[in-house]
Amino acid sequence: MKIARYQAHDHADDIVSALVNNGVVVVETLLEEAVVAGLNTDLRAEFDREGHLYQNSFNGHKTLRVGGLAKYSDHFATLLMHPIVLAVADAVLKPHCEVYQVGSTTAIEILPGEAAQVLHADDTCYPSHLLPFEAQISALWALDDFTEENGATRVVPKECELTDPEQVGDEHIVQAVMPAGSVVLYLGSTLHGGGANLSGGARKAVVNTYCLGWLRQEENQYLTLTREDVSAQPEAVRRMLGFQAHGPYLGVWPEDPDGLWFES
Ligand SMILES: O=C(O)CCC(=O)C(=O)O
Repeated sequence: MKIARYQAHDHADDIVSALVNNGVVVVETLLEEAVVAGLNTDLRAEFDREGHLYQNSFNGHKTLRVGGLAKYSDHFATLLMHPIVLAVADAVLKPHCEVYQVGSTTAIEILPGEAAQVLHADDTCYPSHLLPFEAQISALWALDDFTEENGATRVVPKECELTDPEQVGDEHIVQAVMPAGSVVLYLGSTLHGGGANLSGGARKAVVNTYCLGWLRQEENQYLTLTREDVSAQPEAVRRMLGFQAHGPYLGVWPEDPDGLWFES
């Protein structure tokens, strides 16, 4: 079993087909080295300051996490709005909503000695069994080379036809081994989890999820970001962060029914 792999120059339709058919796809080396280096620099202080606050049995006790990424790095928007990710979101989510939006924005540093994370589907934050279509996608960007030893994300491709993590054996799991700057894209229903870090170094990533615009966001952007944080973003980024209405009636703000809440 393998994860289909593509390059930046490949056609977005092929990437979308691979994702829809098998629940996961890797696109290699999409980010310039300067963007990866910039994110690693910008996020370092936050990993060290607040990374431990997210530690628990699900996230791991040797893993650092940072949320609300829009406020920590100017490079974040490059990942959030990457055309290949948006092409995938257009294909998977847009048929089921007026606009899609970010679900969560998280940086993850898996430290040496961390065990493999429990396999899970990200869309379990919704009653997704009620929906006959995908409610979200995830784009997990490698900020270090991802190897089998340092905890490359473990994924259960759809060809296994397994939805219950209890039924998954090692033979069903593939790891998203990829160079820094690459992205692994997976559906909200795809079983996956962080890998065990058996190496001597850290494995860092940024994972952004995108959900249907009529769903509540997993990470509460309205409380995570200040008005100033939001105002500092370009309009397209503000909207993707959820500062927009969904159609004419959902999420409206009386003074600004078009959702340009922080324009002035
Ligand atoms: O770090 C990873 O590779 C995956 C993390 C993940 O799936 C999660 O925390 O939901």
